[in-house]
Amino acid sequence: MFEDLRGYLSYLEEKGQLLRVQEEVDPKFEIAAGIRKTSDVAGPALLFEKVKGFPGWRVLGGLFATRKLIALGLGIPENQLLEQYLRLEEKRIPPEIVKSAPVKEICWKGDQVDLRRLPLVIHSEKDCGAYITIGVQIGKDPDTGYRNVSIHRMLLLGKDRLSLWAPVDHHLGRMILKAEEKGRGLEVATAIGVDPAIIIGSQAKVPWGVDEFYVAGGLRGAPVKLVPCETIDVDAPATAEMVIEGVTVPGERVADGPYGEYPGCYSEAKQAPVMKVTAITMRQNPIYQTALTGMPVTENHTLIEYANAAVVYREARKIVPEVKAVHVTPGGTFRHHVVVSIHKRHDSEARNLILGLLALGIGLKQVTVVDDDIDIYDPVDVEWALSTRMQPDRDIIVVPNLACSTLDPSAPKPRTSAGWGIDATAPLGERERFEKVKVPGVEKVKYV
Ligand SMILES: Cc1cc2nc3c(=O)[nH]c(=O)nc-3n(C[C@H](O)[C@H](O)[C@H](O)COP(=O)(O)O)c2cc1C
Ligand SMILES: [Mn+2]
Repeated sequence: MFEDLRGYLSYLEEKGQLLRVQEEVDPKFEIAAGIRKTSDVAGPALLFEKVKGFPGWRVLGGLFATRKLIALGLGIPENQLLEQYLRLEEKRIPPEIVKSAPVKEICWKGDQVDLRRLPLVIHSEKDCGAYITIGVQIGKDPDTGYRNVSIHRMLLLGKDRLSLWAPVDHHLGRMILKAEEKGRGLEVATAIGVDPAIIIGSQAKVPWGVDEFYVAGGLRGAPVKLVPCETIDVDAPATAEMVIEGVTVPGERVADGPYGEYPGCYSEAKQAPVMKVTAITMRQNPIYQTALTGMPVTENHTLIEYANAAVVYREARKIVPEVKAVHVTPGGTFRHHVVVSIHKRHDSEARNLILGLLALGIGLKQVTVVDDDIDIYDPVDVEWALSTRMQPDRDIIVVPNLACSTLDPSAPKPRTSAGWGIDATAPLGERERFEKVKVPGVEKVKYV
């Protein structure tokens, strides 16, 4: 596996999956425009080598713009991603603490801290400012000390202040609130420019109390190396390009937004916690990494696809043992809509499945269940099942008012959604009436 981001970038370059952009780009919109385009044409990751106003800095974007890049990052063939991810996510290798680290080559403390010297990017047209969008946050539960690793955007507020958008349905958000209840801030390290397994592992939907660095270790097949921070009692990846150390300010909130979000719409200004930065450590000639979100598909979507598919698959199998496949769909933002194919042996199994998956609260709004003769990756086949095996008055379930981790702009209240499920499976005992028409011998035809 890759020692660090730089090792991974060399590998991508060999594979023709990294493009060095020599043209000068403005951090306002121009970097994001490049990432948008490469995401839309399923192109390579981009390393911008000339950034207006930031001589000497390089900015990396679109590192996970496509599923192909996710597959390369994990060293898994693209057509086996879900099955291999399911296996690796459970491996859990503990991290290792080291004493010295490349990320300590440069250290800004106290008055030297100045976030405005970093090439932070403004992404979408109506964004309210420059955001750090792919910083990996490390925090510790104030009660147990258990570590959590996740990604939360941060708005640049000034020299040493950032917002930290971590709502309560995410573990870091809960930790911030727990610390506030004790009248304290939460110490948080934000690592930027880490190896792909750490970024992908940070998205694993593992329960509260599970350290995602263990998951990242499993994904990379070797321990993640961590080094103690300078000003806070947190350990951060030793080979990161940079680590921003800070403490949240208890009770303080700041308007964060509008910001072009993963549903493909702007989120309105929210009240987000504030972080005071206490130190920034870096490698020599650091690479700053940014990520785009917005209309699917971007790296924000590809990065959550397998984590979501894995949790849905595991839950679905508890309810219906014979689940054939699950597909969180791109149009559903890899989050709002899942199609599941099952081999049912009781006529109501699909209904239990719908309720069980909607109850997860991970952002699912729509669950479509089909039989195992339907190719769930083919939207035409799925729509055919809806057209021929489903009666809306009988086969649709609507559940109002669920707690749901969503930024869906149609939601009636924040983090709340109705859910609906469609049972598009044919009734048992009447299979012939629903059988697909077939012409014998198609596979023998060689002339077309
Ligand atoms: C590029 C990227 C940006 C993200 N930005 C945010 C964010 O700003 N706020 C947020 O709550 N989650 C964000 N997420 C999703 C969380 O990192 C993700 O749900 C994570 O698994 C939460 O960890 P937890 O289960 O430990 O709470 C982002 C994910 C990615 C890939
Ligand atoms: Mn967690």
